[in-house]
Amino acid sequence: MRNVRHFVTVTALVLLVTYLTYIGLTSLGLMPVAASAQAGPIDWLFDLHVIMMSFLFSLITVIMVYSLVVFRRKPGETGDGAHIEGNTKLEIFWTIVPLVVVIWFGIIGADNLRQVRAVDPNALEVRVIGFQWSWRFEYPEGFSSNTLYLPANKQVLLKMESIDVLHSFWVPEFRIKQDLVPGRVTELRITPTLEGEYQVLCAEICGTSHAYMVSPVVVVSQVAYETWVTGQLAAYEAELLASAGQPDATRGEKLYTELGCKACHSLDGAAGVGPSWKGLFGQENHPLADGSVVALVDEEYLQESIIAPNNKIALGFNANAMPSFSYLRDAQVADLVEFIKTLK
Ligand code: HEC
Ligand SMILES: [Cu+2]
Repeated sequence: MRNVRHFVTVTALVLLVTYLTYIGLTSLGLMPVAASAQAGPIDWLFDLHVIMMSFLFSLITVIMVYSLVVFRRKPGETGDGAHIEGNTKLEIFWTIVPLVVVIWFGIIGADNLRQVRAVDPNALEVRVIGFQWSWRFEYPEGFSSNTLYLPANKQVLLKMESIDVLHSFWVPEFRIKQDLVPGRVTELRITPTLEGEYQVLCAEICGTSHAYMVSPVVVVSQVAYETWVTGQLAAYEAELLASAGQPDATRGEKLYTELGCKACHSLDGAAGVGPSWKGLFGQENHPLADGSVVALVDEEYLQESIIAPNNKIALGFNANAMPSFSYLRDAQVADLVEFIKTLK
């Protein structure tokens, strides 16, 4: 009879502490607002885990503290405790139950993944380029942007590439996360549901400025999105027209920031990850790592250094330290070269 009473009390305490732990954890507000369709299943599964964790925490601590208090040695009790030889039924019980629970979690986890990766054949496709240390988004219309604009309630398929090291695309409000791996295209599908401004963070430590690898993400209505695309397209076409003529240093300076050259090349002579561009153009006997020299740093040498950086390595630097920018249009390379020429 006394055993039954202990059992009932402990069960009641375990349930109570489970409830209080769960309420305590969820009221901390650790999760940002859920802003994508994929957040639904993920938050549901996360919640289930928190309930399970609260229960296991409570199961262990309640029984431990209860035993410490209730079965404490009474004054005058000097003998050894009862010798208990184990309990086969209990062993079977606490092997089977966790096994079933873990398998069950595996099954709902797989089903969750299926929901999160559901494919919409009409998804908007955006190419994502991650580099040290920023993001660039290329739209199917041909223009690119440093802000990720997305229409609400339409699935977007992000096709992601890194031009240097591992990065990881993560917007906490969308919940899902995906690595960018050099030499590979990785995919992520997101259906934003809540209009607003968010940030994409890099969730894979990728060098000194990793913490600043942050770009804005803006979710707007379908109409506002189309207006934005029209505006971007007009600016892009105007730029294409303009660059069909003369290379332009101002556009080159803009590319210096947008393409991420800034992360490695200073303009004031300070050494960085790569050589400074100050006084580079027109330099005579420019030393290379293999001991040879470039007789004259001209436009051709600069072009080659941008498109095929490993052909000639500047003295004091290593091969493969600069990603190749061979995907740039000729006019963009010409603009960059024109900008470097101004840095006397
Ligand atoms: C991740 C760092 C990094 C980024 C980003 C980067 N570079 Fe470099 N760059 C280097 C390093 C390191 C070198 C020296 C090694 C070599 O020559 O390949 C270099 C060399 C150069 C050189 C030759 C310099 C010399 O003194 O001979 C040019 C020109 C150049 N980069 C242009 C660019 C342009 C344009 C961009 C942006 C479109 C860019 N780089 C982006 C690291 C970088
Ligand atoms: Cu990164």
